[in-house]
Formats: sequence, structure tokens, C-alpha cells
Amino acid sequence: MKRALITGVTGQDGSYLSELLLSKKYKVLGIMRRTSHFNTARINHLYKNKNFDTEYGDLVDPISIANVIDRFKPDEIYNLGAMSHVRISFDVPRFTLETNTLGPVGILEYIHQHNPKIKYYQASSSEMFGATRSKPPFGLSAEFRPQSPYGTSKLAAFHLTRIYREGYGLFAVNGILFNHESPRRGETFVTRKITRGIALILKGKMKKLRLGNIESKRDWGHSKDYMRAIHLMMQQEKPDDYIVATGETHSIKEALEFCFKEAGLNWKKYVVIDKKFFRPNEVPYLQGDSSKIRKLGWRPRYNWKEILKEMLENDIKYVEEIFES
Ligand code: NDP
Ligand code: GDR
Repeated sequence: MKRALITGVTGQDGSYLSELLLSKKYKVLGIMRRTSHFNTARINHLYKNKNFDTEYGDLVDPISIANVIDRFKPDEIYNLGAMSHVRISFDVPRFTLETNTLGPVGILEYIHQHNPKIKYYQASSSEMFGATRSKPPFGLSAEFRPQSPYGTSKLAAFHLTRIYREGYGLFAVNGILFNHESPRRGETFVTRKITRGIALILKGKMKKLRLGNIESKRDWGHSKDYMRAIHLMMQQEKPDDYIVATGETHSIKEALEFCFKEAGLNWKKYVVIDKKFFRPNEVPYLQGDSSKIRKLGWRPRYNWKEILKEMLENDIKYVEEIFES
């Protein structure tokens, strides 16, 4: 039985990856950090599976992570834990670097020193392309030009992963994932903010939805599809880097129009543009070239409209439930 350790298990991707690995008969241990609230809503349903459990640890405390690795002895480590909000990374730049860069280097160094057989996955991001001057769609040879502390922290971790692979021969893989969403997406990312906002408007619990720059464009996929891709890269004979994207890009405004129309509403009546949600630097356009992972047989099963529809239906149901009880 393969053993997988997942950091960021309480997040969107961690929950879907756990489900996928459990369905493949892995033993899964998630690392979660201590918070003052319960943070296990996305994984509570998994505890009944005898092959799933969690332990406390924090990426800014490398000894805590090393202790868990020592006890659990994983075959594969998926490092999904991160301060993952781009705008907030401008408010907490140091914490962002500590978690997103020093966290992974601590794990890589542990593997190098103590058990070089452990396979390592690094959650890299399309934010590393930032304001790239390369032509879209962006592939592995496109210029990296991050626009935020978050993008910079992920770019440093990307190179460290490559360096440990090339320098020490570790099985260390970067998945450069473009934006991926789902009903489990954090409430402050733009797609979920829109679908949750519409659900509250329909229920009469919200009057205006305040957003920032709605002109930027994103290549949106589904988290479930992307978790299949990262597992696939970890099963290859040789470690390598891959891009995961749909190749289709749409503006935030298009997403707004689509979701409000689905709900029978005119977005212009409800959306207020608020400077508070703009970033000091923006990433204006993202579109990925995922041809390399497609050669391994991966394809996305969802398109952007199906994802948004699923999120909207889920939020409408959720809001109905909480205001009924
Ligand atoms: P989430 O924000 O939903 O989850 C992040 C996870 O990291 C949470 O479990 C969070 O814990 C945990 N975490 C944060 N700080 C620490 C820390 N110091 N120590 C340990 N754990 C910590 O992100 P996603 O699931 O959407 O993304 C997963 C990974 O993929 C992240 O690394 C993200 O940067 C990257 N990524 C995401 C993309 C996307 O579009 N979703 C695209 C490209 C890359 P808690 O629940 O307590 O907050
Ligand atoms: P992103 O996702 O920054 O691409 O990072 P997010 O959904 O936060 O923003 C996408 C675009 O929408 C614009 N926007 C707003 N964004 C938020 N969050 N809130 C708003 O009110 C709002 N209004 C407009 C943003 O300016 C931006 O252009 C996500 C994260 O999951 C990262 O961890 C991941 O690495 C990248 O995707 C790929």
C-alpha cells in the first residue's frame, strides 16, 4: 500500500487529492496547522476511512514537518500547503515567503538528507508567469515575471525543486497549475466570491457584490481534474515539470455575466467596483499550454461554464440550508 503525505490537506486541492488517493488505495496522512476555528470542513467526511488521518504541523516550523515525515515514512509527499491568496501576499509578504518558499526547501532538504527515495510534488503556479512578455498560451519555456510576493515565493520554490532534482537526483516534480476552482474553492477567490454572492443576493441577504479588477483574464479549470494530473506526473518513470491548464481564457467580467444570467439577474445592478480589491500589480492575462501532460493522456473533463454552474448550484443550496436551520 502506497503512503502519501499531503500538506495543505484542509484546502480545496488537499481535500480532492485525498479523495483521489484513497480511491486508489493509498494510505493518506494530511498535515494541518493549528487554527482557532475548526478548519476541517472540507475533509471531515474522510475521517471515517481507516486509511485517512491528519496530524498537526506547520510549514513555518520545519521540525514539526520532519517529525511527521519520520513517523509516517511516506512514499510520496504532495506539498500543497501555502499562503495562497495573491492580494493578501502584499499584506503578509514575509509570512508568504516563509510558508511558500522556506516550507518546501525544508522538505526537500529533509528528503535529500534522510530519505532520497521519497517522491516530492511542488504546487507551482501560473502566477509565476505574472506579466510575462512571452506569447500565450504559456508553456514551460515562457518567461517568468511574477507580479506579487506570492508569485515570487512560488517561483523560488519552483527553482529549488528543479535544483534538488537536477543537483541531487531527487524525484522532485513541479506542477505549474493554472487557476482551478470548485464548490470547495475558498470564499475570497473571485469565482467563489461571485457564486456565493449571487446565492446571498437571491436569498435577500446581500445587496451589493464588491469586486476589484474585472478586466483580467484567467484560464479556469476544475480542481478535481487538476488533481488527476498531479497524481499522473508523480507516477512517471522520470521526474519532470508540467503545466496543467485548459487552454481557454475568459475575463472576470465574462464569468460575472454568465453566473448572474444563470441566476436570472443583471450583474450591472448588483456589482460595485471597489478599489480595496485591486492589487498593487495585476496579472492581466493567463492562458496555459498543457500539451506536455496531454501527451500522457490527461484531459480536463469540465469546461469553465460547467465549473461555474456547479459552484453556483452548490452555493444556492448551501445558503438555503443555512438560513433554513
Ligand atoms: P487553499 O488556500 O485552499 O489551501 C491552502 C492550504 O495550505 C490550506 O490547507 C491551509 O491551511 C494550508 N496552509 C497555509 N499556510 C500553512 C502553513 N504555514 N503550514 C501548513 N499549512 C498551511 O489552496 P488551494 O487548495 O487552492 O491550492 C493548493 C496549492 O496549490 C497551494 O500551494 C496554492 O498556492 C497552489 N496553487 C493553487 C491554484 C489554484 O488555482 N487553486 C493554482 C496554482 C497553484 P488552513 O486551512 O489552515 O488555511
Ligand atoms: P488569482 O485568483 O489571483 O489568479 O490566484 P483570484 O480568484 O484571487 O483572482 C483572479 C482575478 O480576479 C480579480 N478580482 C478579484 N480577485 C479576488 N480574489 N477578489 C475580488 O474581489 C476580485 N475582483 C477582481 C483579481 O484581481 C485577479 O485578476 C489564484 C490562487 O488560487 C493562487 O493560489 C493560484 O496560484 C493562482 O490562482 C493560479
